[in-house]
Order: sequence, then structure tokens, then C-alpha cells
Amino acid sequence: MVQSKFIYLWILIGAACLQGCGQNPGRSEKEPAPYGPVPTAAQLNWHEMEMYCLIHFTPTTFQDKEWGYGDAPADLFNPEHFDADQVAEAAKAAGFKGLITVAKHHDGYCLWPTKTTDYNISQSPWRDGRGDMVKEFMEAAHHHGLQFGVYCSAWDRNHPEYGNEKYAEAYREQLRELYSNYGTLFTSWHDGANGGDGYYGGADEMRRIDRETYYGWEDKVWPITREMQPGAVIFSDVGPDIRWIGNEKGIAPETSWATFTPVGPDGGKAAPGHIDNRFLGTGQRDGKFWIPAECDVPLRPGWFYHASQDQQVKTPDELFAIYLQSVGRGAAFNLGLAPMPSGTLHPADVAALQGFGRKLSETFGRNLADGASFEASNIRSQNNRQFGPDNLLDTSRYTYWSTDDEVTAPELTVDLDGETTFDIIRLRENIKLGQRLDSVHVAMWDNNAWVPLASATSIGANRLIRLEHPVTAQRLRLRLFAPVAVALSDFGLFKEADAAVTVAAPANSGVSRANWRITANGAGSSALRQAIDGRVETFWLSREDELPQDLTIDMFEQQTIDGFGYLPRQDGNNGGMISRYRLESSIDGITWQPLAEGEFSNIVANPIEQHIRFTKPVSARYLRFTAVAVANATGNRAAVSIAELTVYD
Ligand code: FUL
Repeated sequence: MVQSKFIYLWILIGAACLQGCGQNPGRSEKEPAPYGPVPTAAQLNWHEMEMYCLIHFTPTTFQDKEWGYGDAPADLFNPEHFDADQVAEAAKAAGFKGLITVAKHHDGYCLWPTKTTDYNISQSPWRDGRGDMVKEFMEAAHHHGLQFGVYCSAWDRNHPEYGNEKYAEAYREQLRELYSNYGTLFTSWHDGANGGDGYYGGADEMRRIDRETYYGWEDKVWPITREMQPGAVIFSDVGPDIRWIGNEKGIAPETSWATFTPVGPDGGKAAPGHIDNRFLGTGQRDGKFWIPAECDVPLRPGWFYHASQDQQVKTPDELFAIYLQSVGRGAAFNLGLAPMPSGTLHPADVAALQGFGRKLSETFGRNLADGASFEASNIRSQNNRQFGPDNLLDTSRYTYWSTDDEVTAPELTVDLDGETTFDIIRLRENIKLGQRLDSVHVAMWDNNAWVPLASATSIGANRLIRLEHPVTAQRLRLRLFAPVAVALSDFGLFKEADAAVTVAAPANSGVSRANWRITANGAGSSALRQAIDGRVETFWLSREDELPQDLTIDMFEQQTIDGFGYLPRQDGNNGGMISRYRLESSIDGITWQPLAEGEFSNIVANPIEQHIRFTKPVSARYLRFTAVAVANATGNRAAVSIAELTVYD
């Protein structure tokens, strides 16, 4: 008995010593306790990737649309020069770390030989019906050292059983196939667009589903992903691993927390396409789960290739600005790539990607803070070097400077190795310990005083602070505020490099609108001028009225034209956006010829100019543009909004 007490005492002393004696204690006993939710291993991998591409290439490409209706003949898809390697190589050159292939988009066409539907690649003349495009993209990704992921649209406008349990099970089976045959996936990507009108095996009708319950996301779908692809993060607007930022511009708000609590629009359970979207962008400081954001944006205005957008490829500078506002705000940058019908990326796209890659590596290739010395107001565990500020300059995201638990507002002085000119400051936390910092304030020593330089909230995995102008300094000071001990893992200074190339000729701005007369619903030219004033920020909003509503344009003289553009309002509100249209032309304003009719797909998430290309040039003086349906309108009455109307010759 006495002996066992003695042994027990020694064990206690030993344990206490492990915690407090010596300079190299067991790390886990000394580390600050994690704060709030923390990322999983799959999420850590995703954070480290920072950027990846999403490839849209289906029969919809061949129809020159953004959303296929599900009625394209299966053999329409025939990319004669398909080259997955060219796509992967261009993505790699830009510094992207992964490729996601749209294995099936809303048109329902499967790019792999699935057993779940005949509407798939085996019905295509491509590779004599024996091809597997998902596999070719996967092999190309791996060949270039990129991780691979899949997007399989839940909404299927082709499947005859869409809306009933048979399709819901077929969808889950499609995921099982994709999870079985295409290696280790880094993500399974899902969007919120589901339910609406479609071909549905010829039924050609509207099918609404209960977005919360139909697919069985939580009970049936996510468990398949977890079991078959445990390393994959699941993306959708509600997570569960990665959330949508809430726009398709690629931009996160300045403050964007990785923590978030998904809630349905009614306050109940959330599901993809069924969410209270107020906090998608900012996240929530007290969010219950680690669900960081992804910013998705296409390289061109649309997600699919349209020859009419060849002049509108984003430039390396634009891509860089997006990078700063996505990756630089703790989110991921998901860039949409769209092969041409031939099966490769347009040369303008490749040039933009290469230029962006060069700009990124020239800017971030060297940390200008290298060689700096630090003085911290506090270092955890009596200046234990394991927690010292030198960790800020190694390349690990997980070694860090930390303070004692009670020190939650420390200060760090940085003496740079000589006068240094920079315009980007990088900060990172060791997110394995959660998102701890409330804010960081940076000042520079100038004229014998500390001058405020920049402040930031929501640091997390990566925060890039872009200064308005480059500054030159030798001493900087960081003041940090957190509810707990800090765990800062990185400090970097960079100077934005000049763009390596400029791309894109000016876009066609359309025929002159100077002498147009335009009338609608009793409203005359003056009220409607905002729809043709050349200013994208103004828009015309009609009175709420029965649909359809039309307007007439008198171009003053007869012209030969081959296209029409409708730009929806750009103020962030989606009221009055036209989702179905009709367009007619006339020479005398009395007899009218039908020109085009159809859908403006994805207009709410991506409110870009909707370009209607005529099958052949048309001679006309008058045009009648009819709003047949308005997005999100309930019932048959709606107001119609128009930022700009353009006619192309
Ligand atoms: C959206 C879809 O509706 C678009 O067509 C596109 O695929 C985009 C990436 O996601 O939700």
C-alpha cells in the first residue's frame, strides 16, 4: 500500500515535469486549447490548395447555352479535338492545384459511361462511343500534379423520373459510380439550382421538388461521400464542409469568417438551394461549424463557352484582383474553364491563365519580410522558442507564434532587413487551433512615430491585405486582439508585380443607340432611357403588371443585325430579372417576324449580359422584346428590370 502511494507520487511528479520543466515539453500539453470549431483533415487539404478550376463541357456547349434543357440529341456532343491535357496544363500554368470536372450538368448528360441512364457519353460519336471523359480529365489532372474532383448536378432536366424516388436513387448511384472509378477526390461539388422546367424524357414540363427533403442530403447522400471518399470536402451553398460565398463574381467580403451555422430560409433545416443566404459571405464569428467559403467565377462571363465572349476573357490583372479578394480573404478561388466545341481552351483563355500564373509567382515568389527580426510582447511558456515569432517566416502554416493564455492583446515589432517597399501584407493563423483572432492592426514607423497602415478582421487560413499604394518601411508593428491566446503562423510582405500580358481586344459595343425610340407599357423614351444609357449601374424598372410584358425599340433606320443583348440590373438585387424571353423584328412596325425565344439561364446567380445570337443576320428597324417570365416571381404579375439593351451588327 505504502509502496503504491510512493509510485503514484512519482508518476504525478513525472507528469508535472513533462508539463512544466525543460525547454522541450510535449507539444500537445503546452499548446493553447483550440478555440471554437476546427477544420477536418479534408478541409485542411482544401485550405492548402487555395485555388482550383471547374470545367463546364457538355452538349450545352454545342447549343451555345448556359443551361441545357435536357433535349439535346446525345450525339450532338462530339468534340473532335478534345484534349484534357491542354486544359490541365493551362490550369497548372496559372498555379491552380486542382480540377473539378462537371461530370453532369443540369442538362443531365453524363460524361462517363454510367449505368444509370442512356443519356451519356457512350451515345456520342466521340471515341466511337467508347470514351470516358471524366477519366480523361482525371488522368490529365494527375499527370500535371493536380488533385481531382467532380460536380454531378442533382437537377437533371433530361431524366424522365426527375422528381420521384427512382431518380433520387439514380442520382445517388451516379455519385457511387463517380466515387468508385476516378481515384481519390478532393471534393464533391454540388450546386443549389434544382427543380424547374425541363425536357424530362419528353414530358416537357415544370417539376418542383421539396429541396429540403427530396434528395435525402443528410441521411442518404452525404453518408455515401463520407464512406467512399473520406478525403473529399463536400461543397454546396450550405456546406457541410465548404459553403458558397453567395455570388458568382469570385469575391468574398472583407470580413469572412470560416465559421458558419447553416439555417433554412424559414429558420428550419438548410439544404442545397434552401438556405437563409444572409451570412453566406461574411460567415458568422460565433458559427457552430467550420464551413469556410468558396468563391466561384468563370474565366469568361458565362460558365459555358460562347464565341460571342471571346473578347471578354478576364485579364491576368482581373484574375489577380479576384485572387486577392477570395484566397486573400480565407476563401478558395474556383475558376470556371470552358472548352470550345472542338474540345480545347481558346488561345485567349490559355494566354490569360499563363499571364495570371506569372503574375502570381512574381508577386508571391519571395517574402520580402525574410530576414526580419521580431520582438514580441509575450511568448508562450516563458519565451519557449517553440512558440516564438521566428515561426512566422518558415513556410509551415502550422508552426506559430503564441502567447500565454491570459495574453490576448499582444504586440509584435518587426525590424525588416533594410528599407522595404511592399503593397500586400499576408497574415495566417494556425487554423488547426481554430480561427482565434478578432482583428490585427498594422502600423509603420515613420518620422519617429507609429503611423496606422492597415487593419483586418477574420484572419484564419490566409489574409492578404492590399494597401492602396506601395509603402516603404523598415519597422512595422502588429497589434493583435483575440478572445484567447493568439496562434499566428505567417507574416509576409509582397509587392504586386506588373501584369505579364494584356489580353482581349475591346468588345463589340453594338450599334449606336443615339436615335432610338423605345416604348413599353405606356412608359415613353425618357423613363426607359436608363435601359440604353450605356451605364451599367442604372436600370429601368417597369410597374408591376401581368406577364408577359413587352417593349418596342425603333432604331430610327433599317439595319442589318445579328444579335441582341439584355443586361440585367447590377445592383445586387435580383428583382425583375427576365428568365424567359421572346424577340421579334419588323421593318415597318406593323408586321412582326419571330427572331428568337428561350431561357436566360442562371441569371440570378450570375447576372451577366444575356446574349442572343441570331441564326443568320436580319434586316430590321423595329425590335419587340418580351419578358415572358421573371426569375423568382410568384404568380403571374411582376415588375421587369433592365440595365442595358444592346443590338449587335
Ligand atoms: C450554378 C449552376 O446553375 C451554373 O450553371 C454553374 O454550373 C455554376 C458553377 O453553378 O449553380
